[in-house]
Amino acid sequence: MAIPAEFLLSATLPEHFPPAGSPEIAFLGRSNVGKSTLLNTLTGQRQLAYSSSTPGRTQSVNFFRVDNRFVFVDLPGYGYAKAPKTLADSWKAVIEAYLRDRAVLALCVLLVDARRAWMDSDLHLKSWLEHHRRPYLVVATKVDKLNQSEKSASQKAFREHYPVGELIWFSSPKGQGVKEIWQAIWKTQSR
Ligand SMILES: Nc1nc2c(ncn2[C@@H]2O[C@H](COP(=O)(O)OP(=O)(O)OP(=O)(O)O)[C@@H](O)[C@H]2O)c(=O)[nH]1
Ligand SMILES: [Mg+2]
Repeated sequence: MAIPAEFLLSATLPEHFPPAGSPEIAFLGRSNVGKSTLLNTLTGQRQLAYSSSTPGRTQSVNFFRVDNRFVFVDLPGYGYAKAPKTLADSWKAVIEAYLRDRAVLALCVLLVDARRAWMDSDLHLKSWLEHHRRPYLVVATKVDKLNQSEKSASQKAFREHYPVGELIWFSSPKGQGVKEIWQAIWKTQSR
């Protein structure tokens, strides 16, 4: 079922962020992990956010109004080796400005590729969120690419650095995890 959603704006500088209004849900993770795809899957709108097999597709902070209740924020991926250093630094600055200062930010959804589990850049971001006391949950993506024993190994690897927090297994082609992620989003409104 599709949920009403529309693109609001795309910002490369904090000055261009929209005025703070509805609670915001931010999608974070390495380049190519599946952030834009997750946004499309959650809304049931395949073309809402631009997804691509080329890493580094989303290069600005994209705001979407969802269900007239939330704003979803698709952040540029980090850890994209081919990005020029100056560009990578400016992305980092804009992401950090958003995460540090945005008062309406209700939840960060940290996406990690289930096949690799934590990489240094993910752990760095996770510590940063904890330090800044930003509520977050972890979504393991592309689970459809794992067999059962690989999934067990992946789960163990996730739990080594994230023993008790919410961990949701997600597969876009199978629609797995969609309900759980929406539940976590709605829960932010009952706190
Ligand atoms: N098999 C499978 N492929 C997926 C899944 N989620 C995303 N993909 C694929 O992974 C690739 C990258 O997806 P995107 O959603 O564009 O990734 P992103 O995190 O937005 O990437 P950047 O914008 O570069 O940061 C695309 O080819 C998607 O089709 C999934 O759950 N399963
Ligand atoms: Mg993207």
